[in-house]
Amino acid sequence: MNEAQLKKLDQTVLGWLDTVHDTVLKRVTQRMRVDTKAGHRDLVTNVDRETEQFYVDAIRRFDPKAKILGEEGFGDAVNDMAGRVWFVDPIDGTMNFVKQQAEFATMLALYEDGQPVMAWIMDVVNHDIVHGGPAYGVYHNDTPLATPKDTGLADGLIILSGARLLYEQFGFPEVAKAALGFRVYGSAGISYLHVLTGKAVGYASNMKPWDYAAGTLLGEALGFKVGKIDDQPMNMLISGTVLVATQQAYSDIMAIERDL
Ligand code: 2AM
Ligand code: CA
Ligand code: CA
Ligand code: CA
Repeated sequence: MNEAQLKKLDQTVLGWLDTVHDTVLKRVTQRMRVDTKAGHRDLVTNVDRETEQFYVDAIRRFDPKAKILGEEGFGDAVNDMAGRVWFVDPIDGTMNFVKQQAEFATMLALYEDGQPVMAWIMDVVNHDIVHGGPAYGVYHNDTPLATPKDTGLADGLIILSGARLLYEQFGFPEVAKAALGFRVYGSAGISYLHVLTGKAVGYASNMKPWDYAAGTLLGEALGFKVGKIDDQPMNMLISGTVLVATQQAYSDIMAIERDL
């Protein structure tokens, strides 16, 4: 895609995010339907479903040939990365959405033949958006973001999955102890926003493709290191424990992993 096409794509999706911001904030004041999926902590609401349906309709109009991988299943069964593939996480941090009506995000990412094109992460309540891609640059709202200072783990905040930390998996307690401080936000999107805007040196969690697609694309475009903590190759269609961090924090964390 050339510069003009990327600009049009960005403007179009930012328009969708405006709609989602307005609609979702209106919906939280109304009665919500909350269902469970895999277990009693795995929530989905009518707003998750309606928002995904909105994105799927919008993507189909704008990019009819593309495949869509959405968390709530309104998209397509995507088995490979050929052609254009959109990743959609309509409400990321549904537990926060239900319990706090805050600290949740919405995320979209577009890849073409497995290559990153553009992604968007919005803190919905604050209409705070990080968006862009490798050929376009990465923006925090209207401000271009620069490659972050290469701060190490001992000098920064690390953001971790609460469950992995609590159940002492993948060396998360050791990583938390080695950091200047640690945070648990309950939303991958909100966590990525903190890393991408330089407020934390890294984020690690067990995630599904729609949880990490946008953060991986934006992180790599900005010069962060992204990988699976278990050293498995990044395959955009499978779950895994994904780490995004400054180059220094990444090697600090992987050194801890090796010593376990
Ligand atoms: P979600 O709200 O879109 O489901 C904390 O729960 C973070 O991990 C959220 O970003 C959440 O995304 C994600 N997550 C991934 N898999 C999950 C699962 N099985 N149950 C709950 N949250 C999950
Ligand atoms: Ca979910
Ligand atoms: Ca999610
Ligand atoms: Ca979700």
